[in-house]
Amino acid sequence: MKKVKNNIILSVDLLDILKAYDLCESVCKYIDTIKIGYPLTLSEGLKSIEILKENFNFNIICDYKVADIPNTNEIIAKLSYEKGADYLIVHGFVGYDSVKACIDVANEYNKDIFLIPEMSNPGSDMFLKDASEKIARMGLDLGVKNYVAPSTKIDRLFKIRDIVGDDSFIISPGIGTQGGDPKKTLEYADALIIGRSIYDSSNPKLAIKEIIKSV
Ligand code: O7M
Repeated sequence: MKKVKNNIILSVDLLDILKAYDLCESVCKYIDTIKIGYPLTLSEGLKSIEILKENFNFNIICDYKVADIPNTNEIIAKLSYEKGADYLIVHGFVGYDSVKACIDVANEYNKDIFLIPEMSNPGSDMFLKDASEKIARMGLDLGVKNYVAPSTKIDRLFKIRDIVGDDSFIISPGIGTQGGDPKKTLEYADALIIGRSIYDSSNPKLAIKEIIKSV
């Protein structure tokens, strides 16, 4: 990924496409990239990708945290890119062949993936923390340029940046509601993933403007 407007990716974790549409409409002046995950897709279907892409011309990151055998990953990746995803979020802990299956499909569609080495929730320290540096190195070996790393664990974000280097693009969730600080996070990450601090606010437009001001 090259650049994200105002370094903010809106995480549209809503269940209702009309509410998602209204949210996007209220903040579309300030962002050019959104993340759609299981909440909206399972509730409203893959058509949500098409609707939000066509109406707002956003870059769409599909957050399906793909983590299956290569054949199933391939099917999920094809469906996502077919429906308009520009990027697909892929888990690294399943190993190189499963990640490569997604990269191969991305190349077919001239799209790309993001790889997750480590997560923002406290419990991810149980298993992923020990594996994350290896996962990031595997990503580099596979030619992955885009990564997801936690804003709630700045030391881990720093470590992952150190491994993947300045040429890689890191997006970072955990801002606000989960405790991550936007300004500190942007010292090591290229963009912030933000959900509830914006969409749960009584005034999402003001909330996003304040975050932009704070960084
Ligand atoms: O700002 P929030 O906490 O409301 O939302 C954060 C979003 O980022 C939400 O969609 C999570 O599923 C996602 N996320 C994390 O919170 N932590 C992670 O480690 C990884 C993700 C993520 O987006 O992975 C791609």
